[in-house]
Amino acid sequence: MIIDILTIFPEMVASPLEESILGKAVERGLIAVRILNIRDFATDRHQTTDDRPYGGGSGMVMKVEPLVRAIAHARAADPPARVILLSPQGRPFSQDVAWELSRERHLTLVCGRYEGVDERVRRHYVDDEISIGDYVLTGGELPALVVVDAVARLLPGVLGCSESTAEESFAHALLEYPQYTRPDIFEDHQVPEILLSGNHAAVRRWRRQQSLRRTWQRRPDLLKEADLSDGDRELLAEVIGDDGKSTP
Ligand code: 4FV
Repeated sequence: MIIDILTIFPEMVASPLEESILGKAVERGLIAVRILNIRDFATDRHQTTDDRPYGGGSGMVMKVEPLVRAIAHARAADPPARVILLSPQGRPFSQDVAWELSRERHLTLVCGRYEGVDERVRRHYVDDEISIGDYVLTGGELPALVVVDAVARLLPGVLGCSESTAEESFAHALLEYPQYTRPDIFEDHQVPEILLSGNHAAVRRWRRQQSLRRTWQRRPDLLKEADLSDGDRELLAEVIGDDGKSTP
């Protein structure tokens, strides 16, 4: 997969892509990341990429020309790019959206700054708009890195075989079960016996029950989306100590 990141702060996105799993994925050619400095596509000698908003008001707006030239440059590379603007007005990013984007072969991520980008960029030059959450950041760079991280780890070969995306949170729309590792006792905090039992079936059951309980307690909204089996309902009823009537 090719991933372009269009930004006026290239160094801000470079280092996370040199470390750890993402860094190895780049080294191994599983993802090819191009960081494009939008300033390089400004034509004036000051390489201006922002200006005052029409209609007045505080702050600055990113100019249309440098952005459109940078997007055109990104689109010039095959395979055809899906150009995504990161902004609070975008559709909510989620694990499902990460899976959706992981099926693309070329993503171009446009990072806004200041008050945002000229509306004509959003309306005429990008294919999609994504928000990582209902809060306002100083720039689109961190959202772009969030998207790159969540998508890249879904690509074949990026996660080592020991790590799987099969059992993790949101894989089945449930929160993940509690994880423990050595030592089995720390400051009187004991690892649940069941996990030391070696009884794999019992461990699987316990983990599923913990996922159900945790989701019910912390994210009942997710439980409504989850396709629960009758077995799940019994497990959940056991936890919330009722006859399963109140489980969704
Ligand atoms: C954002 C978000 C976000 C808004 C103004 C950048 C900032 C500044 N992007 N999800 N939340 N962007 O806050 O994606 O231009």
